[in-house]
Amino acid sequence: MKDAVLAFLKEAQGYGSGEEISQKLGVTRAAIWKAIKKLQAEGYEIESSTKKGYKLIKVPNIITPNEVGEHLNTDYFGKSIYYKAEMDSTNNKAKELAREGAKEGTLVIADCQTGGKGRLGRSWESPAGTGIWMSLILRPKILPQYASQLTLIAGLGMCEAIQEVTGLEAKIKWPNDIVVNGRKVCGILTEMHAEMEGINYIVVGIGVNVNMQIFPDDLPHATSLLLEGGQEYSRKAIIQSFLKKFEVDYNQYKQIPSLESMRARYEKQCITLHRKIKLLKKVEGSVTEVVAQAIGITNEGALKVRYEDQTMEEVVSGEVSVRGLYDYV
Ligand code: BT5
Repeated sequence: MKDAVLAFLKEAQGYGSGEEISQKLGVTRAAIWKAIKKLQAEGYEIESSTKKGYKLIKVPNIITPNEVGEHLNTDYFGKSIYYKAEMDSTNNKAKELAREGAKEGTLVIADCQTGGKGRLGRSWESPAGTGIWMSLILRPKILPQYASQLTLIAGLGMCEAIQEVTGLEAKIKWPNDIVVNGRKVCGILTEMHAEMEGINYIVVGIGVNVNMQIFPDDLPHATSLLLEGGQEYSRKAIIQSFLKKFEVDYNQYKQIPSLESMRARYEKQCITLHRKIKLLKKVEGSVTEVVAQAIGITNEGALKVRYEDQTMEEVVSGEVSVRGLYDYV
């Protein structure tokens, strides 16, 4: 009912009387009044006048299935959306839905996460109303060791989507961060479930700091698109642009599971390359730090580095963390 009333108001582009709407939708005027109240509670600004009826004044910056699904021009990414205002973690929910047989391309979105997760048991700050916290279910027929390549492909899509929607110079910090002006605006956590025969499902979880105004003191490297761009951005526009770009690349990847066809684009966006970096490796519980020059990305998604003694190595994500020599990037 609520969705039907909203669709009516969006189409009307002016006032729609209670009479008109109730005739069109075949329900009572009281039911319409209830739907209007629910929409207003979600943040839709709807003017009501006893004479003229209802008019949609402003659509809020929300990421409900209704808003994200509207004008979404993908084939299957995000065509089925599971949304809840609050979840512990969209990755956990997506894994649960995947186990129950959810289709490839199913998207899980939360407005707020109470237990948002980073890699290696770290936590992810996910307040309400300002960010994008979402997870996409994929079922590619690839070997489990290739799953981390999807983090890179998703990162490329999100980097390009942020650039397209905001005009900001977003860059990829290999393997799973997107940064703006050297600080982190997005992180990606890819999880999978595999059996002997291969991958059962992969969940690509993405967090984007869109409109946050402040961050806790213990996150000095975090920033938001609003803080960097000085204005509020549409969360749904970023999701829609990302889904479209990621779907195109993912379809290509399913045919030939290699990054070759997107490597040039990835390298163009990757801020880690062509600079001196510190590789933090965990060896037997303690972290060792090695300085290296980042040279390129392989078709498998590894980072090619040259150490100071001129030896080369292809570093695989998951085994190391990367930092700049003096800063986060
Ligand atoms: C990541 O981990 O960057 C992956 C983050 C993935 C979050 C998404 S949100 C939707 C989906 N559902 C989930 O539960 N997770 C995914 P990592 O590279 O380990 O970075 C984590 C570190 O980033 C933390 O230890 C903090 O230092 C920092 N951090 C935490 N919250 C942040 C935020 N909102 N913005 C920037 N940095 C943050």
